[in-house]
Amino acid sequence: MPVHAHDTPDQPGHNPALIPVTIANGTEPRHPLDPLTAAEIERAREILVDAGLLGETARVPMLLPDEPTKDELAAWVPGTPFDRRVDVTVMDTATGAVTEAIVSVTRGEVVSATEIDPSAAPYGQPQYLFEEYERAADIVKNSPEWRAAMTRRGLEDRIDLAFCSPLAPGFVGRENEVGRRVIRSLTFLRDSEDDIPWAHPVEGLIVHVDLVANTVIGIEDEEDVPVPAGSGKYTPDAVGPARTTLKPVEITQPEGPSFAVKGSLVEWENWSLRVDFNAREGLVLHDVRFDDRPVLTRASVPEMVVPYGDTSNTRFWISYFDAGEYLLGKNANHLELGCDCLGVIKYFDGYVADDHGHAVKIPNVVCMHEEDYGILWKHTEPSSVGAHVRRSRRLVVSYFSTIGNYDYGFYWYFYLDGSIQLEAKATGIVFVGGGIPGSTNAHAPEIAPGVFAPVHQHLFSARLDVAIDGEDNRLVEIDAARIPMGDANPFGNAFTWTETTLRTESEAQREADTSAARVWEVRSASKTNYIGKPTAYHLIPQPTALLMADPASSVAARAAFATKHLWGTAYDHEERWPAGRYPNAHQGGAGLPAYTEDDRSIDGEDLVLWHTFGLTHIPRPEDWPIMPVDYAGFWFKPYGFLDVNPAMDVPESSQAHQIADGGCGRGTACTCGH
Ligand SMILES: [Cu+2]
Repeated sequence: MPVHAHDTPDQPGHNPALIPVTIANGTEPRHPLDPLTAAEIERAREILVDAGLLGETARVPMLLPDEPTKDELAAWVPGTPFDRRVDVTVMDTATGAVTEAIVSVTRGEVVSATEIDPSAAPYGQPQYLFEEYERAADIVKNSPEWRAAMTRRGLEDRIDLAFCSPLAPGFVGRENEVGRRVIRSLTFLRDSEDDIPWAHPVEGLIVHVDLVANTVIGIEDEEDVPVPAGSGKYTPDAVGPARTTLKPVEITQPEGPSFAVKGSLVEWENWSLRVDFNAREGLVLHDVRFDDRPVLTRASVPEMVVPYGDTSNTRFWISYFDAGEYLLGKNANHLELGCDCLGVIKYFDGYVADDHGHAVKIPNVVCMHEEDYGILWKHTEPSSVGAHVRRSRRLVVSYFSTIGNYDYGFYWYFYLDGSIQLEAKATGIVFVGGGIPGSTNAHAPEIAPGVFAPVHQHLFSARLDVAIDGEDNRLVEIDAARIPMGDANPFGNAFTWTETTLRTESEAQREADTSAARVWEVRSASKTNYIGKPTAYHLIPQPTALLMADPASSVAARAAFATKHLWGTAYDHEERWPAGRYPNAHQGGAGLPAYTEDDRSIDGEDLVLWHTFGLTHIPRPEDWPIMPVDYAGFWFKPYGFLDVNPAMDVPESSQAHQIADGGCGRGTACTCGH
């Protein structure tokens, strides 16, 4: 949902982190993969205006870098100029017409401009503008239909403070909606300007708005249950005095961090990578290497879907695509020192386009720091060798995005042992409806009196352009396998493993299997390690349900990526979006189902993995009023990529200032090992 919880009805739908940029920020891109600068975004806008493609009523739903192709990148000589291009979706708000333009800011020209028709099947509307949330709320609040419904419910004196939350409509096939730019509005009450609206849903009141005609095209007003009155406030004035029992934890790095940053290039221990940020995917990593050997060419989480499992008219259509409909990057947070990240922090600013295509800055949008992560390796030999312990350290590169009531963090971790982990964090306010206190709803547990939180999922799609020792890779499914008792397993204890090479895009559509400890191995097709086996990494999924919706449902077609844990495709520069470029009001089939239609070979090719992971929420009282962070993700670990444990040379920790209360004596410095 696109509206920030603190917004008043007069100013919904903005990201408070966005700061207008009036002058070029002076930073020149130094590498073709550097993020867009403010000057480049402004220049792209000028070029479009000069070309007559961005007139008075035109807006910019999405502006992204048009990244260099792999051929361009390979041909580029460092220190020489390169062509910087911007990919802009322009929408005429007066007509709903959409143009996709590629603009070269280096050459000062429009490279291509293609009109697309969102009113024709398979449809698909560009991302919502922030101004549309405000417009939708105004249309609803000024409509006689909505005012009559509020009056019928005896809520006429709550109209001024009511909060009309505009939400992407899904695709439900109604004749007056198909092919149009529609938003649905649910109503929430507030006791005051600073009240949290999400706690006070007006159940069963749904208004459908056409954002081009700027009219209400339908209203449903069908239930009459009390609006939950309990507070959803979470600020200290509402929660009461903070506890005083927690003593401070100070993270100090007296000699500074162990990483080095040159522009977008980050080097930390054996790792190197480039940090990038755009309006849709948020954080993007390029050219991830260990010991200067390629591991990932590009990694991001370009899509996610939040489908609701509720049959009510209020919510059956809810299936938010937070990246493709709302833009995770445009809604990203300004991170704060000591709150979001601890230690010695390197922040990266981000630049995105506002509704008019002007550059806006999100300060400190990406946070990078090191974390102690417990034990890296340890052994105690009951002899003179004694105990040896090394502490684990990880490099954390992260950002957070707020999409309406929910907040998502995306944390990439790089470990000393060559492992990569991605962790998505979901927090914020669960989406609730109203009901009769004490009643039972098969699709929504009651989590506070009269507050019913529908079951839902958060399913993410990570896109991993893998490159294990180069682009020629091979995908192999590894299962632990039981052996029937008999000649091959005389004692019954034996088990083995199976290796199944997935050679085509259809073979590479797979589900995880915890009963077989299933992992997916990405092998170099040409490089071997010192025992003669292909160098490889394992994609290790975490147990997670796939899309719970029926395969015949609308959301199953629209979020087809979420029906498999793994998709493997042959690399194509254009194939970036798991649910297509415009999942909003799209009838389905875009993205991965379309990408894999030709069933290309992926055997020894430039391989891209798309991994679905996520959370299935049956909400609980403890998720109220703010849900503690829930985690989902995966690991990508070396498997024969390295000859031995690459972290044997990590020195013993000497945290001389650590104070022990046990064996070393209270107040005495304690050293590790021996
Ligand atoms: Cu949830």
